[in-house]
Amino acid sequence: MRAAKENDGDERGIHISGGEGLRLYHQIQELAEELLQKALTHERGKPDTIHLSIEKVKENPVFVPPISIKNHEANTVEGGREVACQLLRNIGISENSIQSALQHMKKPKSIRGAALIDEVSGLRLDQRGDKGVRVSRMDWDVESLRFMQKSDSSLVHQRAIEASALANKVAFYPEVVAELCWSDDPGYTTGYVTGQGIYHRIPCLKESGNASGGRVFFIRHDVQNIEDLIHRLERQPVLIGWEKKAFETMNKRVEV
Ligand code: WAQ
Ligand code: MG
Repeated sequence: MRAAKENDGDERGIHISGGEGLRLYHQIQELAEELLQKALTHERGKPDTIHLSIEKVKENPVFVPPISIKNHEANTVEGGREVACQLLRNIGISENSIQSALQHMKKPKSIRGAALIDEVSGLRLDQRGDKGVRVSRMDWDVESLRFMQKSDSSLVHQRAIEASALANKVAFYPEVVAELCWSDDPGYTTGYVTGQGIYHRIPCLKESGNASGGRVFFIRHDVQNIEDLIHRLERQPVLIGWEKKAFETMNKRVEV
């Protein structure tokens, strides 16, 4: 789903909200209703256009076991951003690349997708401009999500569930070294950094009331075929969790 507001001189309009999912046939109506409600009641405003696209997926989804979640503390935007920058430095992202990502995130015009930038030079690698790369065809496997929720209270909020599904899909690709994200919704100030197998939740990444935000994927410097990576980010079906058989074995182990 994507919802936008008309804007003179820009045929794509202003991004209001978007959403994606990967469900079985009998769950499509429920998902469509969830997405429509999101589009119609979004705090960024009332959309002039809503596009809802539903497509049968022909390949089997890949199961991607979730990365772990770590909650950080911060009381000021300066403090929150410093936590994020320090995490990115520890992961090995260059100072140039971190600064370039921050510039992207601060832009007043929100884009509906992510910017892919080189982990060393900080140069933008995708050619998508104001559109960005929209990661799609991912969702939590329902039973695996329930299992994770037993040990992590942050996974009860719809927003954290959606954001972590995306972050897990992105982190699955070895070409992506790290991700930085905070919302473009004015009221939501918690964001995250992922890298080295951890989803780091960080509060206070922007002032409340600020409508800029976005996503940056830091890409390995030696990646040759960026279009192939973009294709997988956009098109490969991914379920976050464990395939039923592996999941049952794991559940048994936990119950013992
Ligand atoms: N693919 C690529 N980029 C996306 C996608 C997508 N599917 N969805 C959103 N973006 C980009 C786009 O530039 C948006 O403007 C920006 O991210 C923010 O999207 O643990 O809610 O949906 O509590 O507003 C993170 C913390 C919340 C969650 C992030 O982002 C938590 C959030 P939003
Ligand atoms: Mg948003």
